[in-house]
Amino acid sequence: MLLKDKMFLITGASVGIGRATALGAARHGADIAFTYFDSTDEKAKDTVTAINALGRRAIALKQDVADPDSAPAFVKKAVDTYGRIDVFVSNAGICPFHAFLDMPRETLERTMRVNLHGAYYMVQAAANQMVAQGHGGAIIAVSSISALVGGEYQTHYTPTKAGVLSLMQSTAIALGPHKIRCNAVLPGAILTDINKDDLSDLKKRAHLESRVPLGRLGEPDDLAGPIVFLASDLARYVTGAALLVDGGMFVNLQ
Ligand code: NAD
Ligand code: RM4
Repeated sequence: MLLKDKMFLITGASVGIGRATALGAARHGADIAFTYFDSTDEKAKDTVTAINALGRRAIALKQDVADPDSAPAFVKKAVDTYGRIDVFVSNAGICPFHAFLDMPRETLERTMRVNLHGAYYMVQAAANQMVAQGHGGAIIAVSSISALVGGEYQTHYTPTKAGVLSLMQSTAIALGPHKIRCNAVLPGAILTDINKDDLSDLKKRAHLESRVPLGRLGEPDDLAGPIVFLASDLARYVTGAALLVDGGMFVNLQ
């Protein structure tokens, strides 16, 4: 029970890495508040039911993280329900794969607004609440291996992931005096809805798999442990860190 009775907020947890992380935190004793947007309400309801089945409370808000007003609204709803917040995870993200030379302006700007601006406003709202509470906290952002390496069809996406990593480094400094730790996780290639179409190209999938020393692509649940660890007091002296969770893909040159 690494997160016993902690109030744990996460964006984008109806499916994928966010859902697995919310369930992992609930298994460790946390109550959960989460947002979602582009997936069905049924999936969000199912996540709430799964958290309740673990004996923990859960609330789900359908809201667009790209809307700056959604951040204070999410934090207020969580505080109204649970009285305080202890952990915030910025996870919501999109990656509409597209070539560089004809990238539609709207695709570029939407990806920036969801992945980077959304993370910024959410982290800011969560941090303001933690500072007002006065007893510190933990913030984790889901960046990516793509913060460190490029992707032909990800020229709009990889800069947002580098930005989120950089955000955790700067907020670690800004919030250290308030005992709020800020860290990033950098998943490799994890099998979720975000890359279902991309990985239906079996040649590409086999190429990515062949780069992973542990021999398989990741599952959403592979992220739950590292995020719970960073959220917990086991990581009490860890801030400004970047944790690759990629089966070794990044270091595999030859
Ligand atoms: P996913 O598509 O399975 O889940 C995305 C979640 O974000 C969903 O719950 C969705 O409702 C929510 N969401 C999407 N747009 C939103 C918006 N505008 N406002 C609020 N919520 C929104 O994807 P995933 O793979 O679980 O991705 C989660 C995070 O992990 C993303 O930030 C992604 O960049 C990152 N990531 C994923 C991989 C991977 O290989 N799957 C690798 C590295 C990083
Ligand atoms: C990740 C990484 C994966 C890709 C997802 C969408 O950051 O680049 O390979 O499938 O994003």
